[in-house]
Amino acid sequence: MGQSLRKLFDSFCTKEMKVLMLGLDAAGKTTILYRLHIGEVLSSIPTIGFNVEKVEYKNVAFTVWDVGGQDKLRHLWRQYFSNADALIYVVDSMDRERMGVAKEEFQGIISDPLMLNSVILVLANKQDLKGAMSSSEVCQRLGLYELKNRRWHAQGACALTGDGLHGGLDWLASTLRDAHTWGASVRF
Ligand SMILES: Nc1nc2c(ncn2[C@@H]2O[C@H](COP(=O)(O)OP(=O)(O)OP(=O)(O)O)[C@@H](O)[C@H]2O)c(=O)[nH]1
Ligand SMILES: [Mg+2]
Repeated sequence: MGQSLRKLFDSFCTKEMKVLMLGLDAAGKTTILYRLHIGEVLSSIPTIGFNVEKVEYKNVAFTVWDVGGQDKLRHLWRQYFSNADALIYVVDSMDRERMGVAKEEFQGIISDPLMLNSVILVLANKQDLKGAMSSSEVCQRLGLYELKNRRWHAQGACALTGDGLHGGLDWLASTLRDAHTWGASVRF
């Protein structure tokens, strides 16, 4: 296929998807965003407000919104919900003490009427730390195994090395591409 035809073909294949990345403060959201966007770890300070970047992966253009997770900022999350195709929920897998809060916030997000059609990727981040919870423990503690009629996937990850991030995006890209191709809203 010639260059220009290939470009045209690619532009037809490229889907624009809104991805909302949420999670408690210090879970690693901003580190993940810049690891995906520029392939590097930038030293991050706690996010007040949001960061937004385009990440192109396997013919899917993700617009990733990373919203600050501090307690006092969480009431603002809802402002970002509308038209979100996917939620990436980031968990600090070492932070056992706050798993109750992480679950409460997670369940609040996914049961919001504006988020009922979003697919869910949980990143059990900080797997490099000794003693971190496994991704299945994180799933269990968030109540994912009891979820009905939702399409979700969980992935262990380390934002510092990038481990697991592409596995997570692979799932997201193929899930969203399927939903788009078939013109269906995703309800499972
Ligand atoms: N060991 C380890 N540290 C990580 C990992 N990911 C992020 N961190 C560190 O965790 C701290 C918080 O990371 P951020 O990306 O700023 O967290 P955040 O979720 O954006 O936090 P808020 O903006 O406050 O919501 C930083 O010191 C990161 O370097 C990881 O996979 N492993
Ligand atoms: Mg941040």
